[in-house]
Amino acid sequence: MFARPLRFPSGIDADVFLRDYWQKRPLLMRQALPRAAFTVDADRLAGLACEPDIESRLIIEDRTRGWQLRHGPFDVGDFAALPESHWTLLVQDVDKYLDDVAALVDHFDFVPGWRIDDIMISYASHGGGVGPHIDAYDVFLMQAAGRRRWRLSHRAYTDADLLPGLEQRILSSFSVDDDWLLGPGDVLYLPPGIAHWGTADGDCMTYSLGFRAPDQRELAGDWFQHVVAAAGDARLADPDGIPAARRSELTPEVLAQARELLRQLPTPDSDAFGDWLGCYVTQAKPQFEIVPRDTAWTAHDLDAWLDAERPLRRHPAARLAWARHASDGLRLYCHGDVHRLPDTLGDAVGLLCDSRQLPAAALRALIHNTPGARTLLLDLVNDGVLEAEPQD
Ligand SMILES: [Mn+2]
Repeated sequence: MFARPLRFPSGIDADVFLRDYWQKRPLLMRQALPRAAFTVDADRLAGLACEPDIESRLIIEDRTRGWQLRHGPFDVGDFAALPESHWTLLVQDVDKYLDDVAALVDHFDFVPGWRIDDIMISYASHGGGVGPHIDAYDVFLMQAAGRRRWRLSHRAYTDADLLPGLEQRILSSFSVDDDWLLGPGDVLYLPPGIAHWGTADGDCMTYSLGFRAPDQRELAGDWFQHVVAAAGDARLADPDGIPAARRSELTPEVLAQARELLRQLPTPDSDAFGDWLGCYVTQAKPQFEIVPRDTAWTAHDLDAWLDAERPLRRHPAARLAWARHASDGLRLYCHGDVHRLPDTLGDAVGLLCDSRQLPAAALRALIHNTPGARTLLLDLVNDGVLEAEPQD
């Protein structure tokens, strides 16, 4: 709604990016974001890394002891004891804690929203970095302050190329194909699988917008759990009249019966599959569960809020996606839950999934024009997915 798109290099727009670069090849975008978009300084980041609920790491490259990895929370003493150079502090999910960082995601409103994982912020002293490595996910690396040198390698690497005995996956060798120095406002897009190596050139800060994508093993793990949950206690029974002479034989009848019991369970071709996938991809990490409002709103409360020109906003951790099922209508997937909705709510669902901030006027128009929109909004407010912005 308040999209401030990334400034692409000339000749490239969102459609060209998605066609030619997204999930395919790296793209360096000079001056793609205004400096004002980056609001977190080193002290504020260090403060977050001291919070027990926030995931943070310190990576120190020590000339004698090699790579040191430590997990937060940290305290003032930890930071005071750091060497002069060659260390990096990384803090995950900063977008869930700071609204000004969540706002940065709006610059990327052209990539599939349900894939977005988090914004990680790293602060590095001169020479600091996490070593040459490969990620399984897409990432936009946004240079927020200072300069960072990014080296890319287009070679294929295997596990045999990793340094042994480390918790982090760091490549033991690296052949450089691209070598770029990024300054504030520069953005580097990397698809999955590209080896990269960032090192701070002086102290610097980098924001990484990371994506997620389940692999076959993860999909199977969750899907089969779903299948098991749908299973009942119907049991294999022996067919009538087994001859005593064949008592040890696993007969074709038993096999057929076992097959039939399993055939009755959901399959990836069933209608239930789409709903399972929608719930799966919108599930949050366990620390980001959303709790319902303490006191439920009535339709009157909602109308009064909007009539006073007060906006709603999506909970910073909420994950949403929608789908239109050929057989039976519209679905809103919301933080691992499914809402089955009439087709007429298509615009409402699109707006809710695409916007972080929901201005009162847009929501009033939605309620006015679309039967069922008020009830949907009310449900989402009471579930805690939409929040009434605190008034200051
Ligand atoms: Mn990386």
